[in-house]
Amino acid sequence: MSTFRATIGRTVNRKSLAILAGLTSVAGSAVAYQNYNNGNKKNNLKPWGGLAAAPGVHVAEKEAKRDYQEVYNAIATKIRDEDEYDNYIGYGPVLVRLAWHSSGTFDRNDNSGGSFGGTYRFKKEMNDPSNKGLQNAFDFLRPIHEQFPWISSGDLYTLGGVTAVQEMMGPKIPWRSGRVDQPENTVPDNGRLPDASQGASYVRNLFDRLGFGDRETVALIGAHALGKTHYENSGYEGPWGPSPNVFTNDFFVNLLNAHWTLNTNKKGVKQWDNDQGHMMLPTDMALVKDPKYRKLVEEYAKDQDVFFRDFSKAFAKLLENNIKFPDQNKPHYFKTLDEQDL
Ligand code: FMI
Repeated sequence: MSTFRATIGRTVNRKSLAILAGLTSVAGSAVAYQNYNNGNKKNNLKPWGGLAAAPGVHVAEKEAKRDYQEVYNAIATKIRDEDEYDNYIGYGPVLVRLAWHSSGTFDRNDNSGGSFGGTYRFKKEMNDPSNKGLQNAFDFLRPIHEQFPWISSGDLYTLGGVTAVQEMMGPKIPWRSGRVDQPENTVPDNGRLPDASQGASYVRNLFDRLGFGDRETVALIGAHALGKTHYENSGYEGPWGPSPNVFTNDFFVNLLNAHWTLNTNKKGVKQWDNDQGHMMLPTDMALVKDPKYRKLVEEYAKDQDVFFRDFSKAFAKLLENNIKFPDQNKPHYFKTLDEQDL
């Protein structure tokens, strides 16, 4: 665990802030909302200032006059304060995974799923076997939601991921507000998130459903530099690299340079291991077996700046899939706690 402690040492050297967890109810954000996908063309116009959208595309609410940096700071401070989670990895990685899983249900064939409705909060989605372990991120965010009851669930889950990436020294992620909580009957069916035991063509198809090409896919999976797999969640076990709470291009460097052996772990699940206690999923290994993916892995291993730039774009797109934002909802580029000297 000493590596984990050593790496978080880079991110926790800041003054502590108290989180005020006083306010009562978690926001249901029951804001009147109309899905365009109702077969009535007239509804493709107005009352959102004439914003038109393709069928099923969600139109975000106009940005409320709220201090989103304050929400960012509350999440960031809680990440810093509760640093003992998961053997001192902290909550950063699991928050990134929640942002991804709550967005990664999107299907561009029918514009269903995605981050807009904040539907992860419903049992049916929470209990999707692919979402095992994310309850920890949800519980982490609960007091934040009590403190800022006006923020929608979709905005909170995505902002949690953005905060986590930036606080773990990753790139700035442009983030826009305006997602609106949707009712339970919009929860997508379970089973839309990828299966980690598969190969390259499966990964390509799955990420194509989300609207991503090879470059974006490889950049996004580079987030596996963060956190670890857990027997109790996925059946896999171990971290991908040496600094699971610092955002780096280590995933690509390690994937190319370490010596990997295919093992069957204690849970009977096949994973690739190296002699440093790191692991790779079959889908991770597919990125060096497939020649097109491999070129990108090599590029990102060589140049962390290029990886940061591409990851930022692709992650912002993932969190905004299928949402049309009014012009006045400008992207926020949040300051980290360090940048604010907090
Ligand atoms: Fe990954 N992931 N991931 N992941 N993920 C994790 C943990 C994890 C898959 C599988 C998988 C992306 C893509 C994909 C991210 C970020 C991202 C685990 C271990 C598995 C099995 C879960 C556990 O606790 O056991 C794939 C193969 C299937 C869903 C896949 O395509 C993407 C795109 C991202 C972010 C952009 C992070 C940060 C973690 C660590 C979580 C933690 O708790 O440490």
